[in-house]
Amino acid sequence: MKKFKFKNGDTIDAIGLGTWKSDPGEVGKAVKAALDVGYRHIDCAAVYGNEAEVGEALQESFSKGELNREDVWVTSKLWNTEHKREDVIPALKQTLKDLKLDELDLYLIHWPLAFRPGLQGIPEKDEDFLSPEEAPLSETWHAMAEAKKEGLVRHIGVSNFSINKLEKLINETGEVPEMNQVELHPYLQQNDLLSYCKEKHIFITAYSPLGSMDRPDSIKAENEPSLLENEIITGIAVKHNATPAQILIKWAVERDTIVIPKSTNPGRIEENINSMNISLDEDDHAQIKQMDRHYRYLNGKMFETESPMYQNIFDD
Ligand code: NDP
Ligand code: 1BO
Repeated sequence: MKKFKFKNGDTIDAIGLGTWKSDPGEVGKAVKAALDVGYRHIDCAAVYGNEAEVGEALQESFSKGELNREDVWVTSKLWNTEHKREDVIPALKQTLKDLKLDELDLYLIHWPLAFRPGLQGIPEKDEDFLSPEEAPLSETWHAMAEAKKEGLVRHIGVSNFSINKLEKLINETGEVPEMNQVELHPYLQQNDLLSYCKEKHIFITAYSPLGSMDRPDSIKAENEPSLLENEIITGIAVKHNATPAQILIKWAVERDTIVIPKSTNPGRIEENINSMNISLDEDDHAQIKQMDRHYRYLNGKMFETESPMYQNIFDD
Protein backbone atom coordinates (compact mmCIF):
# COMPACT_ATOMS: atom_id res chain seq x y z
CA MET A 1 0.00 0.00 0.00
CA LYS A 2 1.34 3.43 -0.94
CA LYS A 3 1.79 5.73 2.06
CA PHE A 4 2.35 9.46 2.49
CA LYS A 5 4.65 10.74 5.22
CA PHE A 6 3.94 13.79 7.39
CA LYS A 7 6.69 16.05 8.76
CA ASN A 8 6.60 14.27 12.14
CA GLY A 9 7.12 10.88 10.47
CA ASP A 10 3.50 9.67 10.73
CA THR A 11 2.22 7.93 7.60
CA ILE A 12 -1.24 7.71 6.09
CA ASP A 13 -2.34 4.95 3.70
CA ALA A 14 -3.28 6.17 0.24
CA ILE A 15 -6.56 4.22 0.24
CA GLY A 16 -9.05 4.64 3.08
CA LEU A 17 -12.67 3.67 3.67
CA GLY A 18 -15.31 6.42 3.32
CA THR A 19 -18.27 6.26 5.72
CA TRP A 20 -20.72 8.98 4.57
CA LYS A 21 -24.17 7.46 3.93
CA SER A 22 -23.09 4.15 5.50
CA ASP A 23 -26.20 3.33 7.47
CA PRO A 24 -26.42 2.37 11.13
CA GLY A 25 -26.31 -1.41 11.34
CA GLU A 26 -24.08 -1.49 8.26
CA VAL A 27 -21.20 0.86 8.95
CA GLY A 28 -19.68 -1.23 11.76
CA LYS A 29 -19.72 -4.35 9.57
CA ALA A 30 -18.16 -2.32 6.75
CA VAL A 31 -15.33 -1.13 9.00
CA LYS A 32 -14.68 -4.69 10.22
CA ALA A 33 -14.74 -6.03 6.64
CA ALA A 34 -12.33 -3.27 5.63
CA LEU A 35 -9.89 -3.97 8.47
CA ASP A 36 -10.02 -7.70 7.62
CA VAL A 37 -8.88 -7.10 4.04
CA GLY A 38 -6.12 -4.65 4.93
CA TYR A 39 -7.59 -1.13 5.19
CA ARG A 40 -5.77 0.88 7.86
CA HIS A 41 -7.44 4.24 7.23
CA ILE A 42 -11.06 5.17 8.00
CA ASP A 43 -12.64 8.52 7.04
CA CYS A 44 -15.36 9.70 9.42
CA ALA A 45 -17.27 12.86 10.32
CA ALA A 46 -19.57 13.89 13.13
CA VAL A 47 -22.31 14.81 10.66
CA TYR A 48 -22.39 11.28 9.22
CA GLY A 49 -24.21 10.27 12.41
CA ASN A 50 -22.46 6.91 12.62
CA GLU A 51 -19.23 7.54 14.54
CA ALA A 52 -20.37 5.56 17.61
CA GLU A 53 -20.82 2.43 15.50
CA VAL A 54 -17.47 3.00 13.76
CA GLY A 55 -15.96 3.31 17.25
CA GLU A 56 -17.46 0.00 18.37
CA ALA A 57 -16.00 -1.79 15.36
CA LEU A 58 -12.55 -0.27 15.97
CA GLN A 59 -12.74 -1.05 19.68
CA GLU A 60 -13.63 -4.69 18.96
CA SER A 61 -10.58 -5.07 16.78
CA PHE A 62 -8.28 -3.41 19.36
CA SER A 63 -9.67 -5.33 22.33
CA LYS A 64 -9.38 -8.69 20.54
CA GLY A 65 -5.73 -7.81 19.89
CA GLU A 66 -6.21 -8.05 16.11
CA LEU A 67 -4.87 -4.52 15.64
CA ASN A 68 -3.34 -1.84 17.83
CA ARG A 69 -4.64 1.72 17.92
CA GLU A 70 -1.53 3.00 16.15
CA ASP A 71 -2.12 0.61 13.23
CA VAL A 72 -5.25 2.46 12.07
CA TRP A 73 -5.48 6.04 10.82
CA VAL A 74 -8.74 7.71 11.83
CA THR A 75 -9.87 11.03 10.34
CA SER A 76 -12.90 13.01 11.49
CA LYS A 77 -14.36 16.41 10.72
CA LEU A 78 -15.73 19.40 12.57
CA TRP A 79 -19.32 20.11 11.53
CA ASN A 80 -20.38 23.57 10.36
CA THR A 81 -22.43 24.32 13.50
CA GLU A 82 -19.30 24.14 15.70
CA HIS A 83 -17.08 26.82 14.16
CA LYS A 84 -17.07 29.22 17.11
CA ARG A 85 -13.67 29.08 18.78
CA GLU A 86 -15.16 27.83 22.07
CA ASP A 87 -17.16 25.07 20.33
CA VAL A 88 -14.33 23.33 18.47
CA ILE A 89 -12.70 21.36 21.28
CA PRO A 90 -16.03 20.22 22.81
CA ALA A 91 -17.11 18.99 19.34
CA LEU A 92 -13.84 17.14 18.94
CA LYS A 93 -14.20 15.59 22.41
CA GLN A 94 -17.68 14.32 21.48
CA THR A 95 -16.26 12.73 18.33
CA LEU A 96 -13.47 11.11 20.37
CA LYS A 97 -16.06 9.78 22.82
CA ASP A 98 -18.17 8.37 19.98
CA LEU A 99 -15.18 6.82 18.25
CA LYS A 100 -13.89 5.54 21.62
CA LEU A 101 -10.45 7.03 21.01
CA ASP A 102 -8.15 9.23 23.10
CA GLU A 103 -6.70 10.96 20.07
CA LEU A 104 -7.57 11.38 16.39
CA ASP A 105 -4.99 11.10 13.64
CA LEU A 106 -6.52 13.91 11.60
CA TYR A 107 -9.25 16.47 12.25
CA LEU A 108 -10.57 18.64 9.41
CA ILE A 109 -12.77 21.73 9.20
CA HIS A 110 -15.48 20.03 7.13
CA TRP A 111 -16.61 23.08 5.10
CA PRO A 112 -15.50 26.73 4.96
CA LEU A 113 -18.99 27.73 6.12
CA ALA A 114 -20.28 28.43 9.62
CA PHE A 115 -23.87 27.54 10.52
CA ARG A 116 -25.75 28.91 13.50
CA PRO A 117 -24.97 26.68 16.53
CA GLY A 118 -27.76 24.18 17.07
CA LEU A 119 -29.01 24.32 13.47
CA GLN A 120 -30.48 20.97 12.48
CA GLY A 121 -30.11 20.03 8.82
CA ILE A 122 -28.99 22.58 6.26
CA PRO A 123 -29.52 26.36 6.10
CA GLU A 124 -32.73 27.67 4.60
CA LYS A 125 -32.18 31.39 5.17
CA ASP A 126 -29.26 33.77 5.71
CA GLU A 127 -29.88 33.84 9.49
CA ASP A 128 -29.02 30.13 9.61
CA PHE A 129 -25.39 31.12 9.01
CA LEU A 130 -22.85 32.87 11.19
CA SER A 131 -21.24 35.55 9.05
CA PRO A 132 -17.45 35.48 8.45
CA GLU A 133 -17.23 38.31 11.03
CA GLU A 134 -19.15 36.30 13.67
CA ALA A 135 -17.14 33.13 13.10
CA PRO A 136 -13.95 33.87 11.12
CA LEU A 137 -12.29 30.76 9.72
CA SER A 138 -9.03 32.00 11.24
CA GLU A 139 -10.59 31.70 14.74
CA THR A 140 -11.87 28.19 14.01
CA TRP A 141 -8.40 27.32 12.78
CA HIS A 142 -6.75 28.68 15.95
CA ALA A 143 -8.99 26.36 17.98
CA MET A 144 -7.98 23.41 15.77
CA ALA A 145 -4.33 24.27 16.51
CA GLU A 146 -5.13 24.37 20.25
CA ALA A 147 -6.68 20.90 19.98
CA LYS A 148 -3.46 19.66 18.39
CA LYS A 149 -1.36 21.26 21.14
CA GLU A 150 -3.57 19.59 23.77
CA GLY A 151 -2.84 16.20 22.19
CA LEU A 152 -6.43 15.52 21.11
CA VAL A 153 -5.38 15.20 17.48
CA ARG A 154 -2.06 14.52 15.74
CA HIS A 155 -2.72 16.44 12.49
CA ILE A 156 -5.14 19.17 11.43
CA GLY A 157 -6.46 20.25 8.09
CA VAL A 158 -9.41 21.49 6.09
CA SER A 159 -11.91 20.24 3.57
CA ASN A 160 -13.63 21.87 0.59
CA PHE A 161 -11.15 24.79 0.61
CA SER A 162 -10.34 26.55 -2.67
CA ILE A 163 -6.89 28.05 -3.36
CA ASN A 164 -8.27 31.49 -2.38
CA LYS A 165 -9.56 30.20 0.94
CA LEU A 166 -6.32 28.36 1.71
CA GLU A 167 -4.30 31.44 0.82
CA LYS A 168 -6.44 33.65 3.08
CA LEU A 169 -6.25 31.20 5.99
CA ILE A 170 -2.48 30.86 5.70
CA ASN A 171 -1.96 34.63 5.41
CA GLU A 172 -4.17 35.35 8.40
CA THR A 173 -2.85 32.66 10.74
CA GLY A 174 0.67 31.85 9.50
CA GLU A 175 -0.23 28.16 9.83
CA VAL A 176 -0.50 25.79 6.88
CA PRO A 177 -3.14 23.03 6.98
CA GLU A 178 -1.64 19.57 6.62
CA MET A 179 -4.50 18.23 4.49
CA ASN A 180 -7.23 19.51 2.17
CA GLN A 181 -9.99 16.95 1.50
CA VAL A 182 -11.85 17.81 -1.70
CA GLU A 183 -14.00 16.28 -4.41
CA LEU A 184 -11.62 14.88 -7.01
CA HIS A 185 -12.11 12.42 -9.89
CA PRO A 186 -11.57 12.41 -13.67
CA TYR A 187 -14.45 14.88 -14.26
CA LEU A 188 -12.96 17.27 -11.65
CA GLN A 189 -9.20 16.83 -11.79
CA GLN A 190 -8.34 19.91 -9.69
CA ASN A 191 -4.98 20.48 -11.40
CA ASP A 192 -4.46 24.04 -10.09
CA LEU A 193 -5.37 23.05 -6.53
CA LEU A 194 -3.02 20.06 -6.75
CA SER A 195 -0.11 22.26 -7.86
CA TYR A 196 -0.83 24.85 -5.18
CA CYS A 197 -1.05 22.23 -2.42
CA LYS A 198 2.12 20.48 -3.60
CA GLU A 199 4.01 23.77 -3.40
CA LYS A 200 2.69 24.38 0.15
CA HIS A 201 3.21 20.75 1.27
CA ILE A 202 -0.50 20.22 1.85
CA PHE A 203 -1.69 16.65 1.20
CA ILE A 204 -4.87 16.18 -0.83
CA THR A 205 -7.54 13.58 -0.10
CA ALA A 206 -9.90 12.83 -3.01
CA TYR A 207 -13.53 12.35 -1.98
CA SER A 208 -16.42 10.99 -4.07
CA PRO A 209 -13.87 9.24 -6.32
CA LEU A 210 -16.55 6.96 -7.83
CA GLY A 211 -19.19 9.65 -8.38
CA SER A 212 -21.06 9.33 -5.09
CA MET A 213 -24.12 7.81 -6.74
CA ASP A 214 -25.81 6.92 -3.43
CA ARG A 215 -26.38 10.56 -2.44
CA PRO A 216 -29.97 11.47 -1.64
CA ASP A 217 -31.91 12.75 -4.67
CA SER A 218 -32.26 16.14 -2.98
CA ILE A 219 -28.56 16.82 -3.56
CA LYS A 220 -28.28 15.19 -6.97
CA ALA A 221 -28.54 17.02 -10.29
CA GLU A 222 -30.60 15.62 -13.14
CA ASN A 223 -28.70 13.56 -15.71
CA GLU A 224 -25.45 13.43 -13.78
CA PRO A 225 -22.59 11.94 -15.79
CA SER A 226 -21.55 8.47 -14.65
CA LEU A 227 -17.89 7.85 -13.92
CA LEU A 228 -18.27 4.11 -13.50
CA GLU A 229 -19.94 3.80 -16.93
CA ASN A 230 -17.71 6.24 -18.77
CA GLU A 231 -16.35 4.57 -21.94
CA ILE A 232 -12.74 5.64 -21.34
CA ILE A 233 -12.83 4.20 -17.82
CA THR A 234 -14.57 0.95 -18.83
CA GLY A 235 -12.13 0.56 -21.75
CA ILE A 236 -9.10 0.93 -19.48
CA ALA A 237 -10.72 -1.48 -17.00
CA VAL A 238 -11.08 -4.18 -19.67
CA LYS A 239 -7.46 -3.64 -20.74
CA HIS A 240 -6.21 -4.24 -17.17
CA ASN A 241 -8.71 -7.01 -16.36
CA ALA A 242 -9.93 -4.72 -13.59
CA THR A 243 -13.18 -2.99 -12.67
CA PRO A 244 -14.03 0.67 -13.43
CA ALA A 245 -13.95 1.48 -9.69
CA GLN A 246 -10.43 0.05 -9.42
CA ILE A 247 -9.25 2.23 -12.32
CA LEU A 248 -10.74 5.36 -10.71
CA ILE A 249 -9.13 4.59 -7.35
CA LYS A 250 -5.71 3.73 -8.74
CA TRP A 251 -5.76 6.84 -10.96
CA ALA A 252 -6.17 8.97 -7.82
CA VAL A 253 -3.32 7.17 -6.05
CA GLU A 254 -0.99 7.48 -9.04
CA ARG A 255 -1.56 11.24 -9.00
CA ASP A 256 -0.23 11.28 -5.43
CA THR A 257 -3.58 11.92 -3.79
CA ILE A 258 -5.11 9.94 -0.95
CA VAL A 259 -8.49 8.43 -1.85
CA ILE A 260 -11.42 7.29 0.30
CA PRO A 261 -14.02 5.27 -1.66
CA LYS A 262 -17.15 4.47 0.36
CA SER A 263 -18.74 1.04 0.36
CA THR A 264 -20.71 -1.09 2.79
CA ASN A 265 -20.52 -4.13 0.51
CA PRO A 266 -17.75 -6.55 1.59
CA GLY A 267 -17.01 -7.62 -2.00
CA ARG A 268 -16.68 -4.03 -3.21
CA ILE A 269 -14.67 -3.03 -0.13
CA GLU A 270 -12.13 -5.71 -1.07
CA GLU A 271 -12.31 -4.86 -4.78
CA ASN A 272 -11.53 -1.23 -4.00
CA ILE A 273 -8.40 -1.89 -1.94
CA ASN A 274 -7.17 -4.42 -4.48
CA SER A 275 -6.85 -1.55 -6.95
CA MET A 276 -3.39 -1.06 -5.45
CA ASN A 277 -2.23 -4.03 -7.54
CA ILE A 278 -3.02 -2.31 -10.87
CA SER A 279 -0.52 -0.15 -12.70
CA LEU A 280 -1.82 2.42 -15.18
CA ASP A 281 0.37 3.37 -18.12
CA GLU A 282 1.05 6.70 -19.83
CA ASP A 283 -1.66 6.15 -22.41
CA ASP A 284 -4.26 5.45 -19.67
CA HIS A 285 -3.30 8.70 -17.92
CA ALA A 286 -3.40 10.63 -21.21
CA GLN A 287 -6.90 9.34 -21.96
CA ILE A 288 -8.23 10.10 -18.47
CA LYS A 289 -6.68 13.58 -18.58
CA GLN A 290 -9.08 14.40 -21.42
CA MET A 291 -12.10 13.63 -19.25
CA ASP A 292 -11.77 16.76 -17.09
CA ARG A 293 -14.91 18.88 -17.35
CA HIS A 294 -14.80 20.70 -13.98
CA TYR A 295 -17.94 18.84 -12.96
CA ARG A 296 -18.85 18.72 -9.26
CA TYR A 297 -21.27 16.10 -7.93
CA LEU A 298 -21.30 17.99 -4.60
CA ASN A 299 -21.63 21.49 -5.98
CA GLY A 300 -22.39 23.20 -2.65
CA LYS A 301 -25.77 24.45 -3.87
CA MET A 302 -27.48 22.65 -0.99
CA PHE A 303 -25.95 25.26 1.31
CA GLU A 304 -26.85 28.32 -0.77
CA THR A 305 -29.26 31.01 0.38
CA GLU A 306 -30.14 34.32 -1.25
CA SER A 307 -27.16 36.25 0.02
CA PRO A 308 -24.17 36.27 -2.37
CA MET A 309 -22.00 35.79 0.73
CA TYR A 310 -23.25 32.19 0.94
CA GLN A 311 -23.03 31.36 -2.75
CA ASN A 312 -20.27 29.98 -4.95
CA ILE A 313 -18.49 28.39 -2.03
CA PHE A 314 -15.80 26.89 -4.29
CA ASP A 315 -14.92 30.26 -5.92
CA ASP A 316 -15.44 28.59 -9.34
P1 NDP B 1 -18.01 7.44 -3.61
O1 NDP B 1 -17.56 8.12 -4.85
O2 NDP B 1 -17.04 6.74 -2.77
O3 NDP B 1 -19.17 6.46 -4.07
C1 NDP B 1 -19.90 5.68 -3.18
C2 NDP B 1 -20.88 4.85 -4.01
O4 NDP B 1 -20.14 3.95 -4.84
C3 NDP B 1 -21.82 4.01 -3.19
O5 NDP B 1 -23.05 3.97 -3.86
C4 NDP B 1 -21.16 2.63 -3.22
O6 NDP B 1 -22.14 1.63 -3.04
C5 NDP B 1 -20.59 2.61 -4.61
N1 NDP B 1 -19.42 1.75 -4.77
C6 NDP B 1 -18.40 1.57 -3.91
N2 NDP B 1 -17.49 0.73 -4.42
C7 NDP B 1 -17.94 0.36 -5.63
C8 NDP B 1 -17.44 -0.50 -6.64
N3 NDP B 1 -16.29 -1.16 -6.50
N4 NDP B 1 -18.19 -0.65 -7.77
C9 NDP B 1 -19.36 0.01 -7.92
N5 NDP B 1 -19.89 0.83 -7.00
C10 NDP B 1 -19.17 1.01 -5.87
O7 NDP B 1 -18.84 8.53 -2.81
P2 NDP B 1 -18.80 9.31 -1.45
O8 NDP B 1 -19.45 10.61 -1.72
O9 NDP B 1 -19.33 8.47 -0.37
O10 NDP B 1 -17.26 9.63 -1.18
C11 NDP B 1 -16.39 8.79 -0.46
C12 NDP B 1 -16.12 9.30 0.94
O11 NDP B 1 -15.53 10.58 0.92
C13 NDP B 1 -17.39 9.52 1.78
O12 NDP B 1 -18.01 8.33 2.20
C14 NDP B 1 -16.84 10.39 2.89
O13 NDP B 1 -16.12 9.61 3.81
C15 NDP B 1 -15.91 11.32 2.08
N6 NDP B 1 -16.60 12.55 1.65
C16 NDP B 1 -16.20 13.74 2.22
C17 NDP B 1 -16.81 14.92 1.86
C18 NDP B 1 -16.38 16.19 2.48
O14 NDP B 1 -17.12 17.19 2.38
N7 NDP B 1 -15.21 16.25 3.09
C19 NDP B 1 -17.91 14.96 0.88
C20 NDP B 1 -18.21 13.69 0.29
C21 NDP B 1 -17.55 12.54 0.66
P3 NDP B 1 -21.99 0.44 -1.93
O15 NDP B 1 -21.80 1.07 -0.60
O16 NDP B 1 -23.30 -0.28 -2.06
O17 NDP B 1 -20.82 -0.39 -2.37
C1 1BO C 1 -23.01 17.45 3.30
C2 1BO C 1 -22.11 16.38 2.77
C3 1BO C 1 -20.99 16.07 3.65
C4 1BO C 1 -20.22 14.92 3.16
O1 1BO C 1 -18.95 14.89 3.76
